[in-house]
Amino acid sequence: MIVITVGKSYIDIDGYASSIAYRELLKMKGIEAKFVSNATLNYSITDSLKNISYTIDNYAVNSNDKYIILDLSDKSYFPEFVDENSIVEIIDHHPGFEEYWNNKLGNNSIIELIGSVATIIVEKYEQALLLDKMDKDVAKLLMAAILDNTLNFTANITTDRDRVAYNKLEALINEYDYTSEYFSECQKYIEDNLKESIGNDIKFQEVSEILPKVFGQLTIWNVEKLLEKRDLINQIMNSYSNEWMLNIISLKDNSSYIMYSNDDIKNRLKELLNCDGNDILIKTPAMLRKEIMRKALASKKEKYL
Ligand SMILES: [Mn+2]
Repeated sequence: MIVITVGKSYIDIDGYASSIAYRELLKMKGIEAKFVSNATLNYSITDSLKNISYTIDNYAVNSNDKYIILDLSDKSYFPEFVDENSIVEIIDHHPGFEEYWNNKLGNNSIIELIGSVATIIVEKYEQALLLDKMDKDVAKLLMAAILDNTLNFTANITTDRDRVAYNKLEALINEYDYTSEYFSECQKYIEDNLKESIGNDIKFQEVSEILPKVFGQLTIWNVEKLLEKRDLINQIMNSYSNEWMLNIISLKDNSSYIMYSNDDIKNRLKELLNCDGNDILIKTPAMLRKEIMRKALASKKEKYL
């Protein structure tokens, strides 16, 4: 049996969607395949995507099985049941292990710097001339994967191949409003689990004297609803420290909405990012936390030059 699998601890929508879609493609080609994983599904796999008929298989692996690893090429995250010598293919978009797998698997190692593995799977359907046979639900899974991993095509890693693949899926299922549908459902989860969501993506780091040590980030679709929960957000952030900032990336308008604990931080951020706002700073286009950190480090150097 061919067993498709992903990282051992968490699966995101890219690994999940790609594994299901690749399994279905292999089946269409007459190759028996299973998708096996014991990992926890993260928030990017929304309830409506979990509830379609395609999901993880209940299958006990055995020593005759061959493995395909998706969205991962770092051995230290492979599930324990995978025997490295039984791996027949790897498809990934994280850098670092290209040479190792290329030496071992040749053309069956596809590690490319592209927005999502889902994009490569869409291309595989096309190469097999089976894209029109793709099920609607499978197409939706892959669309969600591309949207999530490219942050609605704003992430640096995004390529034209990701856009082309997404547009083909959109046309295939005639569904042109999926971006807002998918991200709104992700946002709903964040709103309902605000404390956990903030806690899952908070950094405690002394980067420079410009930035507070506690730096949170949330990626959402539309900031409006979240701003209604500002008191709760303040309360959650204050529970970490009295010096903090929170970068809320709103994908719909590609802007960062930055909350802060006091006016000193506000003034330093206004100067650093060249942005303004009354109760909340607004920066367009949006900046990722790592970009804000890089800017703070660079500005510190400038001052001492
Ligand atoms: Mn991925």
